[in-house]
Amino acid sequence: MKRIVGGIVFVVAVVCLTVASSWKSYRMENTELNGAPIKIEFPQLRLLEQWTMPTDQDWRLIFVGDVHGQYTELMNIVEGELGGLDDQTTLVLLGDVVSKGPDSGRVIQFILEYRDRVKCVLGNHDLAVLFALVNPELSNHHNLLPLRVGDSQFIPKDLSKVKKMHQQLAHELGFVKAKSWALHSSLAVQFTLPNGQILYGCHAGMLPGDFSQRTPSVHALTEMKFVDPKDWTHTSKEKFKNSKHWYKLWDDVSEHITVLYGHDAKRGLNLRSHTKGLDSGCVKGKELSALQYSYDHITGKITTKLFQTSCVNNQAK
Ligand SMILES: [Mn+2]
Repeated sequence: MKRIVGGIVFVVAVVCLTVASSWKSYRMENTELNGAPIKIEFPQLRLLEQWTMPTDQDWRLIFVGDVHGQYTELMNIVEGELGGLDDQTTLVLLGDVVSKGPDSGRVIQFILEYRDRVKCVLGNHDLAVLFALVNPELSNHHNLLPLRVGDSQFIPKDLSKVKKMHQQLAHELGFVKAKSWALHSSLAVQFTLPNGQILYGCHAGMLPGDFSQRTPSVHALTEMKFVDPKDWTHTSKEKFKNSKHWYKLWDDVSEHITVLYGHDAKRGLNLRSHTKGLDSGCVKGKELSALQYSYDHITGKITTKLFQTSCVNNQAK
C-alpha cells in the first residue's frame, strides 16, 4: 500500500512540475518544499545606487518624470530636445516608466538597449508589474511571494492596486526581460557632484535624513505624498489629519541636497529649492519634463535647464 501511495505522489508531483513549467517555472523555484526554502531565482532589487560624478570631464545628468509607456514622447525629448545620448550623458528615469500608456514594452527595450547611459528608478506601477510577475495567481492571498528589496521584503499595501494591466504587462514582458530590467534598476539613486551637492532620485519622495540617518521604506519611496510631521514613519499617498506634503519638510534643511522625483501628476511640475517634482502628466496628455544638470570641467560650473515636450493623450486610465 505504501508503495502505491508513494507512486501516486510521485506521478502527481511530476504532473504538477510539468504543468508549472515554462514561464511560470520561476515561481516553482520560489516556493517552499516541505518547509525548506528553495533558491530564489527572481533578483533582489537594490534599494540605493550611488555614483560620484567626475571633476575632470564635462558631463550631463538628466532626470525625467513619469514616462508611463509614452515611448514616442520619450524619444521626442531624448532625440529632439536633448540631442541624443552621447557618452557624457546619463539619463535617469524617475519611475513609473510602464503601464497606462501605449508602449511600455518599447520603453523597457530602450532602457535595456541603452543601459550604459540610462538609470532607472522603480515606481509603484513598476513594482506592481514585477509583483504580478512573481505572483501570477494574485487571488491566492495566502501564498503571495514578496519582492525582495535590499534587506526587506515588499508586498503592496493595497493589492487591489495590482491590476489586470500590470498582470498583462508582466506576461507580455516575460520573465527574462523583466528580470534584466529589475536587475538594472533600483529604488533610489544618489549622485555626488563635484561641488559637494548631492542629488537623490526616487519615484515618490524622501525625507531629510533618509539614507544618511535611516533607511526609508519601499512604500515611502514609491507611494508617499503626505507625511505626519510628528511621526515621519507615517506616510501616505492620501491626505490625512494633520498631514503635510513630504517636500515641505525640506524647507528648513541647510544641506546641499536635492531630491528629484515623479509620481505627483496631480500637482504637476513642482520645482522647489531642495525638491524637484517632474511628473507633469504626460500620460494624461500634458507634458513630459526633463531637468538637466550639466557640468563644465573648465569653469567647474554646474547649470540646470528644464526641457518639456507635449504629450498626446492616447489611452490614459
Ligand atoms: Mn506613481
